Amino acid sequence: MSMKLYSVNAILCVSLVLAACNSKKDKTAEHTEHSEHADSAVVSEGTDDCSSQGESMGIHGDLTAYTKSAQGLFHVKIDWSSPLTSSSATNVATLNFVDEHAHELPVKLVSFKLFMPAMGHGTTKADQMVMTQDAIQPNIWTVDKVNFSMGGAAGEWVVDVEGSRCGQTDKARVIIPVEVQ
Ligand SMILES: [Cu+2]
Repeated sequence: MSMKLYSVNAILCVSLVLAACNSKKDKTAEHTEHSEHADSAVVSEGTDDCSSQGESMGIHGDLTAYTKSAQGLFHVKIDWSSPLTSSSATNVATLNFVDEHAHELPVKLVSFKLFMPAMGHGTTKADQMVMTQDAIQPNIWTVDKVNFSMGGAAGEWVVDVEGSRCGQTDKARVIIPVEVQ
């Protein structure tokens, strides 16, 4: 009985692997049909991007550290280098995009804007920032060379994060919960 179960599992595994191989083959074939590499890259990115939405099986994660975007397109969490210092473009932010189940969600980071609501100003040297998408985890972005034009107590600085996915764009205002020295 156990042998039989084992072989059924083995067959299932093999067919799953075959299915994965076949879909990969199809994709490769599609790509070679396009003469321009840029075209196929865009197509493949878009497909992966949108297909992962709706895969809500499995255990739902914890959203407490995340900020929901205005229209619910994504939830985002920002981890900061420590300590945060003003007047030097040396701060680093790591962004993590997830869906409403706290599952990884590939989102394109469109803009990352520091703002101080109480004083109504942004920051200087914003053009020096470098936004990089993780090559392996497309829901993770690093923003390097972040400059705060002035210090502030915990919660005084916020980031307006703009992200796009499947042709839709949404915004989230994320509070920086630590002091900027
Ligand atoms: Cu200020």
